[in-house]
Amino acid sequence: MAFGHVILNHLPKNKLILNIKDVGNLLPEGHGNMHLGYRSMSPADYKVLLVDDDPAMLRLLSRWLQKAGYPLRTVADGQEALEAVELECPDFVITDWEMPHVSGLELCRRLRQMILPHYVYIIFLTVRTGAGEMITGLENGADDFLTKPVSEEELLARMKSSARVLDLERRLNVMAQTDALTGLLTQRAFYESLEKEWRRSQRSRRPLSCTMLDLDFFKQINDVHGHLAGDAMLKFVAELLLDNCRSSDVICRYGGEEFCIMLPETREADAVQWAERTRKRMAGLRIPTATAELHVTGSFGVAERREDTQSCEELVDQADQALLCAKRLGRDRVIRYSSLAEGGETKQQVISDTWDAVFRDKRAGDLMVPLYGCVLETTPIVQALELFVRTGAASLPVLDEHGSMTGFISEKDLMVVALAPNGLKQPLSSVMRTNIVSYEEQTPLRTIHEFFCRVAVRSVVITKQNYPVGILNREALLRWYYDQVRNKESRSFGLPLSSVPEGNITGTASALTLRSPDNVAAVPRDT
Ligand code: GH3
Ligand code: MG
Repeated sequence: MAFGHVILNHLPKNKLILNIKDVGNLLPEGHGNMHLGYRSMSPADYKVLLVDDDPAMLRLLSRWLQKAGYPLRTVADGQEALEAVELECPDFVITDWEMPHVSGLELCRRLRQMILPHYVYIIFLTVRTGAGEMITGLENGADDFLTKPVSEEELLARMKSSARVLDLERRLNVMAQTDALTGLLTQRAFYESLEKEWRRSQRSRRPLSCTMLDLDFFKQINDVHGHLAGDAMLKFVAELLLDNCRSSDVICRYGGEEFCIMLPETREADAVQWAERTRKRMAGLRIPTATAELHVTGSFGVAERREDTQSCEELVDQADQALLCAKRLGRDRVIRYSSLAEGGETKQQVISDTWDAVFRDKRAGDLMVPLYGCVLETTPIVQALELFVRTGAASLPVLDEHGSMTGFISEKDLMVVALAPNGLKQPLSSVMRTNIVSYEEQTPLRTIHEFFCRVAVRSVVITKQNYPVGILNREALLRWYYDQVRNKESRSFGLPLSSVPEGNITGTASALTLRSPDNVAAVPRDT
């Protein structure tokens, strides 16, 4: 179990009902009050490396330290000590000052230059008692000095007091890696685990998936019920995630109301199943407060490491892209990255001030290509085929009996099904795609530009009061950008007109001119 995982064995699997006042008890030990519940350390918790070229001295000190219960390694000079530290980082280095090859002072200096997983407390054994030597030692990174001949009591007493410093550093480390509210890992600590798992998965060619979760309309919970209720909700969600995970999974609070979960040894399809289970359980979560019973839903994005995924950051980014689509598709759902139209890396660019001005008044409706019509999900495929042939449409939205869009059907979908046995007799609902992102026609064009920059989806449906009226795709946006460059503003984009080839572009701005949505005829119900 990773740092900060809180045990949740006492909660029922299907539905969580706890009183809000109990939530404070769910904080991990050591939070809020650093001394609260923190296990006191014993010598067995501190690894010691003893460095001395005098075998008699090594034997004597080893006997004392082992008797006191310290796990111990001994080496005869500074060079061996450096190698031992590389192998396993100790908590204490107790070193002689004068040694062959690498002296105690040099060892100390080099240790302070190394990037080590935690602080190493360095104690010098020396016959040099002058202030000058002490200053040199301190300046090179020493923490304490013991004058030879060493007394057993003094050595153990000094180590006991130094352990307090190490103890404090350990606590601070745990706190830095743990989110104070939920007890989950912080984003930084999460990436440390993910990096390791990523390398392991690359070496062994074993699967690795990542899931990004964002709570839906969480701001409303804060706005309506207050921040304390919001905090309580976050803790419950964290508990639920922990309860739903295997011990090898790693969960972090990625930020605000967003969580990221690493699922080692898990294919995308299995990660989707896990996310679906968690989503359903989350929707059943009820948190009673004095004024209301709170509930929340979550949107999930899932991605699996592929051969061409460049880094663990890219894997998280892909899960994030899928999450963004889950939000756009209406929230409370799981979307897999591989279901987005195409793979490949997308890198969001900051829009320059110049583009900002160009985008200012543009709306989605200004650039959409109006739809030829719509079909009902109960329409037999053969009739849809006829409609495609008559109108020349490339794709059509599918509506339910109330006129709400439930999916989309394209030429490609029809081609796949057309030659299957009884394919043409099936209703459209059996072959339509449902992952359709839509935006209202008044949405700023810049919002859609940013969406396309973020995700691999190629087109979105434009709606007017929830009724589909057009399609906006990357191609239309690119043509529009091209026209901006070609037209009067070209100089302000820093692109000489001569560099823009004439006649190579098949479409023009006129082809994109908005036709009134009122001209769009929905296919009658009995077609
Ligand atoms: P969406 O479905 O699009 O994700 O909507 P949303 O309301 O969840 O998202 P939005 O980004 O608008 O709001 C997120 C809110 O989460 C705003 C912020 O105040 C709240 N939040 C972030 N961190 C904490 C926290 O630690 N405690 C509480 N109570 N609220 C938090
Ligand atoms: Mg949210």
